[in-house]
Parts: sequence; structure tokens; C-alpha cells
Amino acid sequence: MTDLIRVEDHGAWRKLVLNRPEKLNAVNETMLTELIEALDDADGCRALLLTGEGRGFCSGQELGPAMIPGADGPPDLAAHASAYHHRVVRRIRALPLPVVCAVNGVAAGAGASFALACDIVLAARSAVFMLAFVRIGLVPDSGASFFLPRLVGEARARALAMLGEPVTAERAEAWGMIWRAVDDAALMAEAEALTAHLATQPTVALAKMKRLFSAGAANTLDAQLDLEAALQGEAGRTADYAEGVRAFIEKRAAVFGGNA
Ligand code: T3D
Repeated sequence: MTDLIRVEDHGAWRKLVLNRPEKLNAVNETMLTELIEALDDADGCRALLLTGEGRGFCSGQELGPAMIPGADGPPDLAAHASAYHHRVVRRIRALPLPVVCAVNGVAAGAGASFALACDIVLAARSAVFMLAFVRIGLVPDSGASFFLPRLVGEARARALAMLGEPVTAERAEAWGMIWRAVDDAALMAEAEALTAHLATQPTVALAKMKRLFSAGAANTLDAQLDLEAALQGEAGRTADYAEGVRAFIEKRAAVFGGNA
């Protein structure tokens, strides 16, 4: 392990920090492998916070000599994306706990995709999102072509992908691309407080919400209603549900254990 991903434990929640500030946290194979391991290791937590060190959140794939044709021909980007970037996105979406993203600075290329894969995204007012893929002759990957049209609509998604223009945090909030733009100085405290709050919530229900929203992207209304009923049935058998209702009746704050 190097320290390209810094893991900070805060009791029930954990902070993962992309830690290559001199390259605006551009990701390479080592860093992505560490990120995947850190995500795999987070199953026991009740919430995660993903952010970047320094003035950038993540400037996407590291662009270096390995990314241009060499003696063996062009790099196999399909295999590369599948083995690394896309595993990160799949893991974030599949984790049975909420993942908050604090976008502390520029989020470009796969860096923007990683942010959009998270459940709740806060961004510093000075941060920008950039589908930089087009600038180097690539297509949006790491889920950007899936997340973006669903978040901002196809007209904006197509223009952002084809133009690669930066979107400010405030515009991203106005367009529904992220949850909230926050003053730079307040970003980390707000993101940490939000993640800590989520870690006290009914974790099993939050995990089932993730399943619902993922499935909803492809389901018919009927199929989604069936899934809601099934997952509500499961949620209704958790100790947290019993505690939530009991707390309401007793007029006190619920104390959720996060258990099934
Ligand atoms: O492998 C696959 O499967 C393919 C998948 C690809 C997915 C992708 O992510 S494609 C998109 C890759 N990313 C980019 O194209 C973005 C490249 N970076 C930029 O365009 C700019 O750096 C930014 C707009 C993000 C920020 O600009 P600025 O002016 O604020 O900072 P800067 O001076 O350009 O960057 C600071 C340093 O970080 C600089 O290094 P230096 O000169 O001080 O030694 C710069 O080279 C380095 N850096 C930034 N991004 C990358 C990077 N180094 C390597 N790879 C990067 N992606």
C-alpha cells in the first residue's frame, strides 16, 4: 500500500481522501487499486465520505506516456476502464451504505464521473466539473454518459460531453447535478457533519434506497412498485424500523443501530 488513498476512521463513518495533490489527484492503476480496496473494506462502516487532497478533487485518468500508442500499439482502454475506473463506480453504487462526495476542486474526466456516482454530492463554490474526455478524443466513461443525462437532462448532457466546458458548482446545483454548492471554507465541515449524520441513520433502509434508485433507472412503474413493496417488506422487519416507530410514539429521538 502507498498513501495515494488516505483512509481516516471516524467511528461509524470513514473518509477516503484521494491523495496525489500535485497532479490534482489524477488516478493511475496503483491509486485505483487502492481505492477499490478501500471501498471493498468499507462494508462495515455506516457511511463514507470521498474527497480529494489539495486544490483538485480528481483530474481523471493520469495522462502520461502509457496512455499513448507505444511499440505494442495503442493502449487497450476498454480493458483498462473495465478493470479499474468502472470497478470503482460499480463498487460505489453497490456499497450498502451512503457515499457522500465532497468535491473540493476541479473534477475532470473520470474524476467527474466518480463524483456523480456518489449518493450525495457537495461541492466547493470554486470547484468545477468538466467532461474533459472530448479534449483528448475520448468518450465519457466511468458512468458519465449514464449519470449525466439522468441528472441534468439530455440536452445539457450532450453539450457538456461534446464541448468539455467547465460547469461551476453553483450551476451544477442549479441544474440538479449535485446536492449543494458550499462556501469553500465550509465544505469539509459540512460534508463531515452530513456523513456523520448519515452514519446514525437506518443504514439498511439507506442501502435499500440505493437499490431502488439504481433499479428505477431501468424499471417500468409496475416493476418499480413491486421492488418498493419487496424492499419495504424487508425494511419493515428491521430493528431500526421498530425503533423508529417506537421513538415516534414515545416522542423521543430514534436511536438507529443500523442493523438488519
Ligand atoms: O484509461 C482509461 O480507461 C481511459 C479513461 C479515461 C478517463 C478520463 O479520465 S479521460 C480524462 C483525463 N483527464 C483530463 O483530460 C484532464 C487533464 N487535466 C486538465 O485538463 C487540467 O489539469 C485541469 C483542467 C483538470 C486543471 O487545470 P489547471 O490549470 O488548474 O491545473 P494544471 O496546471 O493543468 O495541473 C496541475 C498539475 O497536475 C500539472 O502538473 P505539473 O505541470 O505541475 O507537473 C498537470 O500536468 C497535472 N495534471 C492534471 N491533470 C492530470 C495531470 N497529470 C496527469 N494526468 C492528468 N489527468
